[in-house]
Amino acid sequence: MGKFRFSVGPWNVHSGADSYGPATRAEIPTEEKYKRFAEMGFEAIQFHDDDAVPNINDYTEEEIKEKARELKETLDKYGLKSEFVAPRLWMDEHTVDGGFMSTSEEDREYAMWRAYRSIDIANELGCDMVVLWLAREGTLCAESKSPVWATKMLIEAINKMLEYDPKIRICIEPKPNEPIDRSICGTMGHVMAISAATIDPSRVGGNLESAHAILAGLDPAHEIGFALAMGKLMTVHLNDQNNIKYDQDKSFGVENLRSAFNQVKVLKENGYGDRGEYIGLDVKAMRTTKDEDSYKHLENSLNIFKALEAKVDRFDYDFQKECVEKRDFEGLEMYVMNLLMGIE
Ligand code: XLS
Ligand code: MG
Repeated sequence: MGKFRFSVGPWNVHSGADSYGPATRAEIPTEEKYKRFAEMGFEAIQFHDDDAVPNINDYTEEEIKEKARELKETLDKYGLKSEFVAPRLWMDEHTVDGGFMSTSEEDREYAMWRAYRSIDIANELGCDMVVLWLAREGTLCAESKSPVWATKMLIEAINKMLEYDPKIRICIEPKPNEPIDRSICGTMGHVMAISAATIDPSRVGGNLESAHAILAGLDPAHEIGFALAMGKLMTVHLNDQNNIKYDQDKSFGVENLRSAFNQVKVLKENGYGDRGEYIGLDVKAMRTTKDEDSYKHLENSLNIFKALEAKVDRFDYDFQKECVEKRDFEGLEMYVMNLLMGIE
């Protein structure tokens, strides 16, 4: 127990603004967040390209690398590593209608510029992974874009990234919808198909976010299992979600405890982490949270993960085998319930 290493992004501590209302908490300076993350036991930070280099559009390629080197010094100070860099394409005026699949050639070129800069930043920060959360890649109006063309555009963009840097790994974080209506890459199955269609499938894998799987009507534990079976689970974004509605990024396990247990179980049974993978927690505080509790959702998620890991360690595989042989799934299910409820 306790071998897992955890990572987090600066966006996971935020001021509470949403689409319907303004901030409810003060902004916390990013360096303060890094310091606190390190104190909490996180070992690596996840970045959007413009978390690493704010106002990225204002700088030359060399200046961007220089800024990334400065960030690396700050992280070194707190003993933190970088896990990945993700181009934040959904925020920019150049990517209103998507980036890699925009119907505007100029916007597609801009999206590639951001992807290349993300690779440069990753190299400076000493990590080898770019995450693609394809927020606006898909359609709002179904007839506005051919899904065939859009899928091919994504494969082409990933191939260009693979060619730009022979070591970089591309990790797609699937999500079926929101903010787009119909996304192009909605589940781990889509990610695996895209991977297989690229020029180097060994460098293209997935980041399973629990909430995104739930939004697709799937069990995150099975999505994790599917990607693990393919040898392509590059990272995870563990969190939780109350059913199929807006993306909630709730603390890990607070809505679907049994599935959270099974996510930890499948990761543990399959040696996740042995190749340097991190447990990423992509959780957000509820809007009503007060300033002094700005990190509570992260503490809770860490504690819930560790408590579930202890439950996995106690899981009675002999009893499980017995139940399966007798086809006593009611017995097995009750055993799991008792384990989770602390009745043993
Ligand atoms: C949003 C995504 C985002 C990515 C990183 O839903 O989860 O946080 O993980 O770009
Ligand atoms: Mg995420």
